[in-house]
Amino acid sequence: MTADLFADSPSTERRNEPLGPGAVVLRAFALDEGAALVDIIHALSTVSPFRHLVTPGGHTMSVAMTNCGKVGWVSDRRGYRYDAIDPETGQPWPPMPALFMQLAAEAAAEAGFDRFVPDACLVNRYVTGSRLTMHQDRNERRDSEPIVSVSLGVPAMFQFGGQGKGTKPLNVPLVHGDVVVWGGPSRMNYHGVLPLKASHHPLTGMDRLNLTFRTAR
Ligand code: MD6
Ligand code: FE
Repeated sequence: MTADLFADSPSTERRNEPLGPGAVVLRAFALDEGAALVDIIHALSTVSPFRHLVTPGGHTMSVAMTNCGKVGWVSDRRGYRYDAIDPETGQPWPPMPALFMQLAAEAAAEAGFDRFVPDACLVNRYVTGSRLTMHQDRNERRDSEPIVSVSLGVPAMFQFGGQGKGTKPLNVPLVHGDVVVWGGPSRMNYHGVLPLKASHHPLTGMDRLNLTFRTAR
């Protein structure tokens, strides 16, 4: 057998991969909690269902979204904003589960951001072909706080750009259990997700689920 120095390391191995100042991929950081997180997302979605939001420009997003926490991220013809009420149900979003809070705080600390207390968790569901065009996360009041993003289910290609729209993005493959933390000088960097390729994961079927934790207010 020949040792391959360039073989990808197994996706079950914890490892920190810097993406830039203040931005890091924590490989396999959420692997142990993965199954529990998927179960909780399913339960949350029975309270505040996944829905396809419309952008201010009138496009229906290919990614389905819901939220938990004190406030949730929503979009409609009037713009993007955080709201304490789910416009679909007229009720508050489901509270942030303790496991979510704990995982997000631990991941932020691992990336050098202490005492991260998210008040919003956006839950994204991708099916084959779903994509997220390059954007900045700029609806949060304080840019001193990082964003913590947890990938579950089928793999995706995350794109990490720079402060301006022009910078050629890094392509970062993300698999089940990977966590990206985003803050400091990289907090306003453009990023997106390429169209999801058809594949299967034992916990999610053909879907990719993503949690992004934010301090919105
Ligand atoms: C996603 N993520 O991975 C979408 N934003 O489904 C994001 O938009 C994102 O992963 C800020 C920081 C990390 C992210
Ligand atoms: Fe984002």
